[in-house]
Amino acid sequence: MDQPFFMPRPIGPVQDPTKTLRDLICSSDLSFLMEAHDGLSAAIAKQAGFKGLWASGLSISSALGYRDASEASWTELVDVVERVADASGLPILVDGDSGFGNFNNARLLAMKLLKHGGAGVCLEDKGFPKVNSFVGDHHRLADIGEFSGRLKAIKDTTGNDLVLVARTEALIAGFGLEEALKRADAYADAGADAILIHSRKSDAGEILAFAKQWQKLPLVIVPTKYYRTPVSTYRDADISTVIWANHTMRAAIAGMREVCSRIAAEESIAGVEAEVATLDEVFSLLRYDELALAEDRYLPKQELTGAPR
Ligand code: SPV
Ligand code: MG
Repeated sequence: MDQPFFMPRPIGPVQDPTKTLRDLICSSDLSFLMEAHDGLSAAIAKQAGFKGLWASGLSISSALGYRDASEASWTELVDVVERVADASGLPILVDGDSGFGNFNNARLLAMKLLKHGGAGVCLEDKGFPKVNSFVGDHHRLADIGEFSGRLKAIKDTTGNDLVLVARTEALIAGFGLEEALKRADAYADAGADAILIHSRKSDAGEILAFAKQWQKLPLVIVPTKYYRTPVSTYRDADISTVIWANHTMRAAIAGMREVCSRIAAEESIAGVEAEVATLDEVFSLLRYDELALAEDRYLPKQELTGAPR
């Protein structure tokens, strides 16, 4: 039977999100993943033309009013990922933090993410609870063997149905290039499909030094702090994927703060009307038009009340 086009469904459905994400991460072209932290930000990123999303732990925590310190539960994360998937239809690489515990928690998380719309999961080599990489100076790394066990457990559970990105925090924790390479090597052996190398420096020096020596798997980066580096540098360095990790969340903060303070000061919403999205934009982003089509199909004609549309 034909799928009725007005049924609730993802925008621009992706037939195989995992394959699409794998292709994005493994392609020789530089790919971009845009942060999303709820259905609305996901729909907006989709509308802007992004082909894949990063379900950011920092942004999701912030939107829920938590700190990015393992305060949001894994079930809350799964719920958000489902909304992001439904609202966008895009493949999603989910920030799985450190996996919410040991190998058992990590594989449970991965299995649930797969069931609820995740196309990939990224696990970082820290313990539980973790804290955001840009907060404080003491980031303790997990034991390499124990973390590799978490990766293996995910791979054994989800196989190739979920893209597995292993993230090393070696540079964040103040260890050098050698430690980062050693860890990436072990994580490749444990079954990772790609390596995310993270840095908190304001220039891309250490990332580029890593990229020069790393050939085994596609490389993913998050240039939040070294944002001045042009993307051509990443192309030249054969980096595979750039994650713009938190900009819809930070744009929302800036926009909401501006509007709230103006409304409070002006005791009126008239001044901000031209600055905020129209209601029609809201309705179109979330496909309200499909409701009317569904009504025509499913409601008996005598149930339709009110003035004709
Ligand atoms: C996130 O977006 O939650 C990340 C990237 O993990 S960072 O905040 O840079 O650690
Ligand atoms: Mg994170």
